[in-house]
Amino acid sequence: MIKQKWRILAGVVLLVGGGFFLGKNLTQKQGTTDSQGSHGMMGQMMTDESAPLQVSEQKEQKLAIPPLLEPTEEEGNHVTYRITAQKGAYQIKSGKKTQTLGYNGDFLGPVIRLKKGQDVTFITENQLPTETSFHWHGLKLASSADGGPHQVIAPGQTKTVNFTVEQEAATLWFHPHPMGATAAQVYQGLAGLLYIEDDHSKQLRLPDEYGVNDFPLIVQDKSFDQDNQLNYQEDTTGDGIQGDTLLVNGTLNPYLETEERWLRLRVVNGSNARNFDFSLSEGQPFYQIATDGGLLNQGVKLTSLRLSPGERGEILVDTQQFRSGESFRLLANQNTALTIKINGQKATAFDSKETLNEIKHVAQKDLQGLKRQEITLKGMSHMVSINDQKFDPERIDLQAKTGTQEVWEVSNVGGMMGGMAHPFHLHGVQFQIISRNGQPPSENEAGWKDTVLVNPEEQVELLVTFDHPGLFMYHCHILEHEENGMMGQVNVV
Ligand SMILES: [Cu+2]
Repeated sequence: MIKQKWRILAGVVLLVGGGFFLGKNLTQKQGTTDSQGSHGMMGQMMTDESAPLQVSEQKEQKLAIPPLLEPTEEEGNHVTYRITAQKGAYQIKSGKKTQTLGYNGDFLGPVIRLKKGQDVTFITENQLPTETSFHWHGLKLASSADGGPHQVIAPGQTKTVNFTVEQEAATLWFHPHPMGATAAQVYQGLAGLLYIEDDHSKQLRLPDEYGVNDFPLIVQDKSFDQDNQLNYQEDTTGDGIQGDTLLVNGTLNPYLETEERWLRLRVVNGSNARNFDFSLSEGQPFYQIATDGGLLNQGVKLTSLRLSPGERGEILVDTQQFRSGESFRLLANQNTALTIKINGQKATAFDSKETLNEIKHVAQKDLQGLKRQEITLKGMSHMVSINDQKFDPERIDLQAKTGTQEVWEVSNVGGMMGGMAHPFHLHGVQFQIISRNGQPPSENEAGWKDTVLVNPEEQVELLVTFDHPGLFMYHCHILEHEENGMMGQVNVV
């Protein structure tokens, strides 16, 4: 109901004309990005156009922790995992179970933990009645293993991919990528996590006990009908589906209980189309320690963190100010995402000054002589385009050379319908943000990235290294924009 009302409201605002600024006053305030000063005012105005989230009346439930996937085979440095996309039914709300999709289970997927240097085989199987693919979001690998729209698997079929883990410790994820069905399949539950570990990250004194002081948090918004079912086709819009109900790891109104002083939360925006501003209920600061592709050089103190669809951020939260029996909340757009209950406290240490990584700062002189590519993001709804074109799987848009670096100038030019922020994702690489509108990125974006939110009227420069050959996708990670053609392909030879 709320959603319908919002749609009518949004329609009226559009009809009135020039409604994008007006609309801000009619929708819920979505938090601030004060800590990310480089996100311009325009961006904030535009990206506040979200459908409201409702407060769950359902009794709180223990946060589901995804299972760690066991390898089916392990020999020396080689591991094999089997991952199956399947239909399921999952108890999300009280009453009827929700018909869902999942990997190796009813809903969402397991966490696959890989080590740097490992030789990995994934046997992927499609037990769905429709085509799907397995895309490893953030993994650096050859395009033949990347699982993009050219690598769909027919129902009942399997596909085996092989690669060596070359990259450093990070929180990555995996999801389907078949043309025309990505958004619906992700919405119904196809999303899992891929952790990379390495010797360096293990030596750091960061919380790393899975499910004890180190938690994955897949944050998503979904809408349910009176029978507790998801109705993707009815609820989606040209600018993507925005559900009215927050879920974390598939749990509605979740809580976790802890005895730990420091909690490491690996936050994944797994929604189709909604930006989330994360904060803590007492306004207390937290430290961001990692971006999409690995640890930052040092923890960055924040009170709010914006993640757009596809982005990840690892944060450390200090519980020291709370006594046993007290609780506080992780908020997403000012709504409760997770209640954290304190149950005693261990005196673990985190030194916010500790050097976590050694990512080289990009200086202008490093860019001399590098090839530049202009990428223009434009439009909204069905009018979206990249470089004024819609995706054509038969057309190669850009060429790059293996082993070279390029500067990608990604501009969001809005277009005649006005503008909205687009999360730009490039497959098979981790890049660095050189600048936003000519200014260096904020400290918490000065790490490895594979997805970057580009606000209206903003130009973001990216330093990209192409290590692997093949045809790679780049696209808007508002999944419905991707489906509407906001995608291109670069051929790395
Ligand atoms: Cu977009």
